[in-house]
Amino acid sequence: MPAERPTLPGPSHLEWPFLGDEHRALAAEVARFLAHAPATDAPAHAPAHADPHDHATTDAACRRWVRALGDAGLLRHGVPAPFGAHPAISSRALCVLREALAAHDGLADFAFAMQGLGAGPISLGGTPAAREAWLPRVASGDAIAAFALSEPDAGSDAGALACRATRTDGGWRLDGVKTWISNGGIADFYCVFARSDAASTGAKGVSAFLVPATTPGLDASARLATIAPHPLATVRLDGCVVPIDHLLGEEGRGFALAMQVLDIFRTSVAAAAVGFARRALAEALGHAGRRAMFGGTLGTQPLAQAILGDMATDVDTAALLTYRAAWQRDVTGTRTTMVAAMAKLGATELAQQVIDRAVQLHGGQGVASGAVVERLYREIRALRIYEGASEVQRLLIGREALKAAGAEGR
Ligand code: COS
Repeated sequence: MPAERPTLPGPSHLEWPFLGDEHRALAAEVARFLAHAPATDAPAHAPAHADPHDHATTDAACRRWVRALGDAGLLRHGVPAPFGAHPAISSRALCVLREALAAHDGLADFAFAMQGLGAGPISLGGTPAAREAWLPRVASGDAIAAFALSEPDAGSDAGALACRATRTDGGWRLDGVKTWISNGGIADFYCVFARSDAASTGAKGVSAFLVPATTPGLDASARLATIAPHPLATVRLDGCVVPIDHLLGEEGRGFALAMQVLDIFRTSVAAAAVGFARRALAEALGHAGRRAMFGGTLGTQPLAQAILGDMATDVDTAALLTYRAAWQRDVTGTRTTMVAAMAKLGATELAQQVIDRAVQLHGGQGVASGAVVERLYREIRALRIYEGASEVQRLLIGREALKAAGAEGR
């Protein structure tokens, strides 16, 4: 288990006006859950010589988190009612949960978040039958979900995807390769984005499909190893046939569906970054109070105080961007592309800097294998890349700002 977390000074961000009593109650619920959470032996927590190719250990740890989160009723917040906790997915609930889970354990956050993202196309575009078949199982932790958009030649340029969907007598036939698929290898179903209009290019002519992992022709055995291990794979689809009603949303509108799902979950990535950063700040404050230096402690050194001041400011800046975006989606119901992109860009970039400074303040101890800040340093990195790299978020913000000014952006 990670080391005990020192308490931060000052009023909690949970008192901010973006949040209400139900969010504070949820924060208390997740704190109680984490107090009795399973110990983690995931490779991210293990010394650096632990094998990141030990997929069996990572998979088992992830499955344990999904089970525990499902049993605790927390996964219900990732899907809409009647199967989830709310009529629509609450962005603020997602953020409160992800922030707390990430501060505790990156894999716990991953296990929670990927259930919602993976099932997102069903939540937003599934037929009643698809919703009924899968969402209760996602909410209970009985089924593991995966979102399959990226391809070897279509990452940031998601509209360049080449996976094909062809109508057959019995349904849709899918052929292609998806990669960097979170939960790949352990998922029970994949929401796959494929080109259903062979003559189309770019974002047009793309559709989304629900593909159970047991579908003949689906192979998720090519696993990927990363610096902060979690279940991840390249998924091959070779003549996978799914029934006609496994289409998610409207035919040809799959790209917009993917973007709508990402509009929700990008803000929650920002919340996870806030959780990692808040934990790094807490670790740094604790260390600064203990570490003897130049006749005092590290915390009595003005240079360290200035660094801690920057870190605290960055954590609050990241949190303000995050909870503003979540509040806007929940309360105003308006499209949140721009504020979600700002939250993801701002929070992940600031969190990276906060964690880097925490490592620096820890000196040699900060890079020691198994140190909390060393783990955070590895865990934060992918958040600046997945669900839209920082550069994609900048592009979206710039475009939306131009649009708001009545100028041409594209
Ligand atoms: N909500 C609803 N509809 C949306 C939307 C949103 N947030 N964003 C885009 N759309 C619609 C557009 O309205 C457009 O529809 P029409 O053709 O009917 O006008 C269509 O989707 C295409 O949008 P756009 O022109 O913006 O597509 P681009 O190819 O220019 O998109 C970016 C470029 C970079 C923004 C996009 O490819 C992207 O987000 N890439 C990152 C992908 C990503 O996050 N991958 C991670 C996968 S999970 S780890």
